[in-house]
Amino acid sequence: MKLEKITLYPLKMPLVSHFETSFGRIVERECVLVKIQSEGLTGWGECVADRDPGYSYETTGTVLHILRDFLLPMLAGQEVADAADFQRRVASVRGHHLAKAGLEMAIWDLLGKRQGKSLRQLFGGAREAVEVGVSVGIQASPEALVRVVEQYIADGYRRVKIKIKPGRDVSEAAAVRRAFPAMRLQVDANSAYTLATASALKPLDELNLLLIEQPLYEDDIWDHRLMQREFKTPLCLDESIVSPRHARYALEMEACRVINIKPARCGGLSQGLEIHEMCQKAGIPVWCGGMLETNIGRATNLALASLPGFSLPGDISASARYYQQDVTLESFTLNADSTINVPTAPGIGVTVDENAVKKFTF
Ligand code: OSB
Ligand code: MG
Repeated sequence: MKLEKITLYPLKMPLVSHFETSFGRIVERECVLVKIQSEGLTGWGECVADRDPGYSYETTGTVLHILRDFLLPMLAGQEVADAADFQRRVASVRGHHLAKAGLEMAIWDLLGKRQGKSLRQLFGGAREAVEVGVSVGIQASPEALVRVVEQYIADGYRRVKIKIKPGRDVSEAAAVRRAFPAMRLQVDANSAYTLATASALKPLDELNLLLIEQPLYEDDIWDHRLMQREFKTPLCLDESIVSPRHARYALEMEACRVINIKPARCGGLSQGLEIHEMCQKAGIPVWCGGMLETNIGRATNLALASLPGFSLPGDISASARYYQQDVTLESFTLNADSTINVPTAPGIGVTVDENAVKKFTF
């Protein structure tokens, strides 16, 4: 299909409530939407870099630079067959996976719309609804955290992840565990510890957590192996897994027992699909991470999480948990069994509200 016109929309969207992690506090979430017009159809994608290089070295600024100055000139006006063809064409650009992934997402949307198939159908996903949880930011105190978690449980979430950082870890996790003894609970450190400081996390081993996510540096798969040997609780890698190759390294090194698949971090949905397949063969459970996406990215995460290897609940919460107003006509709601329905319409399966896109473009 010929990619006739590619348009970029840098957005700034106010969150319903701020989100604090070990790398900082997000009040307004930035992202860059990609619109591709091709043979009478329109495809949409989302680049999930933020204003600051906290989670990743990529930012709104680098995404716009890499797209405008390198990726778009390679693709605009070209015939692109599918995601694999896209990946071959952009292989000469090192890194910048969040920028590439937004473009690949828009290509998947076009592929689905051309064939009249949803992304779930294109991926071969089995489930019509996927189990989800909620990711809760760092709060003012363990007591305040327990109250926020209580509210999410009242909303219907059956799995909770709490963000931790040095000094704000064991007491918070223990308080939540004491308040909710049987709840599925996990923690995420976003690379805030070293092998030496991670010994402070040892008491977490007694809290019956589902997993400990990304305690150590993002480029340090080896030290995660050394840490995993000391912990009963499964370690889960997020930031460290930037490609299917890195997933293989982590599995071969036994650096983790679970992988968080965020397709954007790995350069696109096609890369997420590859990691899912690899982990399924290896018997390693995976789950779908989130990046505070708009409903565009959320729709594609749901399609991916419908695949059988996604055996743990994803960080894919209802639309209302993120933004007062989103950029699609549809919104996602939580079912009574802590699941969200996977879109069924062709492509990404949601309709972009171009007025809302204009409103949030800066
Ligand atoms: O590490 O999983 C993370 C949000 C932004 C950046 C990194 C992370 C997160 C989340 C939010 O945990 C998950 C969501 O989108 O609900
Ligand atoms: Mg994470």
